[in-house]
This record gives sequence, structure tokens and C-alpha cells, in this order.
Amino acid sequence: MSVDKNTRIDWLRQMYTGRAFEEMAEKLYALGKIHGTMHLSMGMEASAVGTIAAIKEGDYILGTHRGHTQLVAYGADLNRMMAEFMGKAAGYCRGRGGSMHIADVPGGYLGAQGIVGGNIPLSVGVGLTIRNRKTDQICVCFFGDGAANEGAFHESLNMAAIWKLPIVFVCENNQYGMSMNIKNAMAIDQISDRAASYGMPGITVDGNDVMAVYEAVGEAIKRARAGEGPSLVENNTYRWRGHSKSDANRYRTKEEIAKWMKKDPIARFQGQMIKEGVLTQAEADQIATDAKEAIESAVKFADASPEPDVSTILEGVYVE
Ligand SMILES: Cc1ncc(C[n+]2csc(CCOP(=O)(O)OP(=O)(O)O)c2C)c(N)n1
Ligand SMILES: [Mg+2]
Repeated sequence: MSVDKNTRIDWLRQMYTGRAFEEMAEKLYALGKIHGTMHLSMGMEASAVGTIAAIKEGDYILGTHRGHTQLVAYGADLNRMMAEFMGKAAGYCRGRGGSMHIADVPGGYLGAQGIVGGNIPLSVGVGLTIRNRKTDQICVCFFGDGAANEGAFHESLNMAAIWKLPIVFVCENNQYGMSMNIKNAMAIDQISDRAASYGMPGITVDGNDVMAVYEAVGEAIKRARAGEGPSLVENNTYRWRGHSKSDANRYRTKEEIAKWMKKDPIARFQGQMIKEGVLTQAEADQIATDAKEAIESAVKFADASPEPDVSTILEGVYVE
């Protein structure tokens, strides 16, 4: 599949922006400007960007607790995103959602998800809605390897398959569910093998190769849009940081982390483009600088935004 130069440069920009957002979020957390916890996806950028590159306007995305680059790739406004992380009134959810519950429902990003696997049954509802509307929309549902061991995963894939719903299930297999390696959590080598038991196609791809992800998800989307039903795409990848902010990383070796850091999806994609002669090192450096500047400017915006007014605290509370 050939993808034009400008589109590929845009993917690189999105990956750099996702990385820069997380580097900044990590700093702001350490400074006490972001509260709660946070799950960083550094090292997994190609999975988010390659997947979202394959959707079109009007489609739906259900994100995860590790979804910052998913949001960036979706085209979230960085100012409103940063304000949300910092609990400010100008945030996407007026500062109430934060990293794990940020959503832009009008735009189609139906939300990050703090309940592991909680978005998988929701995607069945989204798929059913699309089918009832008779539009050609599709829904992409992200989740992790850990979520693929939950009952909700199995029930949802079964229902999506029997009803031929337009859903692409995207498993971001980063090899760990919290501190447990996938080898201790399942007896199969590929999560995509599970697809066959529900009667849908399943494929495992190198999740650090943005083009491979784009192609696999693109095929699955084509199928979903044509009314042929759901698919499962497994993006094999790795998170560089600990599970969350409270993780001391004691369950994996420095060597293992270093091995995966050598497979950095950004350096790899950039290196390919430079080798092909469609990008220069200077242009790549500029993209990286622009990404950092965009994030710094988002922090300025968020810093200047007021805290939500206390008088609004019950707005959006539906059960008292
Ligand atoms: C239903 C539920 N069970 C447990 C948790 C605690 N928890 C948060 S993230 C996580 C691990 C999830 O692993 P995976 O699905 O592989 O996603 P990853 O964190 O690796 O991106 C767990 C157990 C939760 N948030 N929700
Ligand atoms: Mg995982």
C-alpha cells in the first residue's frame, strides 16, 4: 500500500507529539500539577497512530487508560487535552475526567477507559447503533493484552461476530498486564488466534511498525464498512515506562527494556523515511522541535485556565 509523503510526515508528527505530550505530563505529575495516576504509552506510538490513520471522519474510537497518543492521533486539541489533565475548566470534560476518563463524544472519541476491558462491551453497543442507523461508520475499540483475558472480551467478540457489527478490535499487546508478563497469563502465543473461535479474522502485526499497523487495521476497516463484520488486530508492542506512576518496574529487567527501546517506533519510521530520501534529518529535527513547542504552548494555555468553579461541582452528576 503506498501512502504519500505528506501523510507519512503527518504520522511522524503525531508520534512525536504523543511522545512530547507524555514527557511533559510526566514532568507535570512530578511537580504536582497533574493528580491521580497516569499510564504512559511511550514506545507504543505506532500502534495508536497507525490505527487511527486508517479511520475516517464520523467513525468512533473507544480508548484505554493508556490512550494519550490515541487522542493526539485522533486530532484532539492539545490545549483542551492538557487543561483536562491539569483539572482545569477549559479541559475536554471541564477537568473532571483527567487522563483516564477524558472524552470528546461530539467528535467521536467516546472516551478513555479506567475499567480494564470496560469499553469492549460498549463497542458492541456502538456497533449495534451504527447498524441500526444504516451508516457506513465503524468503531475502533482499543484494549490491552490483560483485557483480552476478561469475560467481557469473550462475550463481546462473540456478539459482535454473530451480529456482524462494524467493529475493529485493536489489542495493544504490550507484553504486560500491570506486572504480569503475558506468558504467565495465557497459554497461547498470539492473542489474535482467539478470533477464529468467534468466527472473525485475526491478525498479529509488529505494533512498532506504523505502516504495518495501518495496513492491517485498514483491511479490517474495509471489511467492517462493507458489512462483513468485526476483526481482531493485535499490535505487538511494549511500554517503556512502568505500568502507572506507582510502578517501580521491579518485575522486568533493564536488558529487556533496552532491547525494546532499540525498536523505538519513532526512530524507526523516521530512519526509513530518511533512507528513502523523502525526509531529511533537519526536517525530522524540526518536527520534533515543533511537537515540543506545541506541548509547551498547551501547558501555558492550561496554566492560565481557571479551576472549575466549586458551584458547578454537581453538574454532570446523574445519581446522587
Ligand atoms: C476491571 C479492572 N480490573 C483491574 C483494574 C486494575 N488495572 C488497571 S490497568 C491493569 C492492567 C491492564 O493490562 P492491559 O489490559 O494489558 O493494559 P496495559 O496496562 O498493559 O496497557 C489493571 C489490572 C482495572 N482498572 N479494572
Ligand atoms: Mg498490557
